[in-house]
Amino acid sequence: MRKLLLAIVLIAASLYSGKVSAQALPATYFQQTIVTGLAYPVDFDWAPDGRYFITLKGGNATGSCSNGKILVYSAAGALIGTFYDLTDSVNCDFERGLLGIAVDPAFATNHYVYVYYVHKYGTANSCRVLRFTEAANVGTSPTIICDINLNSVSPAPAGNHFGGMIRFRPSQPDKIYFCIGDLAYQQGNPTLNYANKLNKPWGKILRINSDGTIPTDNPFYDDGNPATGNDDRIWSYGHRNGFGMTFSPLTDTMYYSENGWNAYDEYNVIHKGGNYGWATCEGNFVYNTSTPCTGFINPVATWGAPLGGVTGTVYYSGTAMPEFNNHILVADNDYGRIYDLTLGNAPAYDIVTSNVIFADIVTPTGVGITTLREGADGCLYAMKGGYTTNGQIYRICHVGTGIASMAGNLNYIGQNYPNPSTGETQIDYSISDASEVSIELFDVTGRKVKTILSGSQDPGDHTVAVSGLDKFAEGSYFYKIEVRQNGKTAFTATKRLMIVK
Ligand SMILES: [Ca+2]
Ligand SMILES: [Ca+2]
Repeated sequence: MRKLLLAIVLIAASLYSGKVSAQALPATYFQQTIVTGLAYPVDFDWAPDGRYFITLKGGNATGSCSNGKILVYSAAGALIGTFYDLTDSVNCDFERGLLGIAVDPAFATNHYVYVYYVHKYGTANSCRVLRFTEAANVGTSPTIICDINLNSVSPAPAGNHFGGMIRFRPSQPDKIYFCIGDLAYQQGNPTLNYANKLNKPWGKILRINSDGTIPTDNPFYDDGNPATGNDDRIWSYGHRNGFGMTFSPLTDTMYYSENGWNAYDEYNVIHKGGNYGWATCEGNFVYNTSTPCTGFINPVATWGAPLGGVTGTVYYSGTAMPEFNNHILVADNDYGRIYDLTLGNAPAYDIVTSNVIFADIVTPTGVGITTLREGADGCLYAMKGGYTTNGQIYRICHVGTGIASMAGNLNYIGQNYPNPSTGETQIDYSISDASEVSIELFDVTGRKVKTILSGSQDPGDHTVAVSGLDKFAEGSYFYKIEVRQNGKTAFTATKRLMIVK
């Protein structure tokens, strides 16, 4: 299967040039690279004006943490600068580092940006939520919202299973949810592993107020002191480790992707106070057996070995790609795939009725996707991140939506629609600058059979209607765009068009 997909990518790449490339996406979607050249990125979020705030993990397992920064990029994908530099106090060993980021829902008035990271300075070690106040693209007034001491953990934890996602719940704009893994301590051993211990924050999803106080309606709230009795911050437990969290803004249902050890990755619907089974169960089975798991909340979807390492996830609620309404999209870190999960049981949408691969957008195997988000334009945004020095953010959208590009200054031509065509079709394209544009149609022998358009064009998004195709023979044709700017060819691309009778 991998070889087949690679072959498809190579064929697609040979047909394209310019800034936009199609990879192993269904033909009715396109993919643009918006941001590139990111060193060990993990997560991103947007300001309401479209600026990107991006966390860089810091480095890899053995290196220094010299990339432990938050960067800010323009909506068009241009680096503005460093929002905040945490290189002197981030621990980026293995899966630790500067991980999740969330922009406050009231950013327009308070300018707050939050990150979750593993802090190390001198002898201090902790998991932290830090809040910045954005001022002219710079993070100011760093304020510790939550600090969970790692020095008191004995034995000292391994470098992995620190979770990392931090998100706001749309229905609760003053509440922060974030996850911490089980510190990889005594995996598969429910007696010693932390995930089922209500007096430990490890292996949990935690919920705090955005000012750092603890909500009194948390399910295990007792005395307000996480160090005595229950850890009052716990929202759900029995989690191994996760990198993805999303909420339906329509139904308020919460979803969480979770990494298994060696048999099953999981997708979970998160209920207040729920126990998700680790370290007794992995997937739907008692760990390392074929015995069905009972007494816990089982996953709504699983992936078997070899595990992809599911990561970023989004509940799709936009209008640009209605085919994903009441669907969940989930990325993985090992294969670069995006899975499409159809939800059922309206109105809660808390079961999964099908789970298929929507796309495989990152090759080769070994570098994958860390974050998926839905943009304000309804397109999907996927971050190629983690252990790479050339992390990227892609925009994926449906052709034929009339939004061939955003203000990304990109040259692009979409797949014609409808395709196949009987007599008439349309083609979306966008131009970065004032250009001379031609789109011509060729038959399979390379003979030009039609000039679709030729002339000066303003920058922006365009759609051209093509008629008269019914006079051509049935079969494959190719249309080619050439964009000339300042007397030079700035962009060419060729796509196939099918004519049927
Ligand atoms: Ca307590
Ligand atoms: Ca589970």
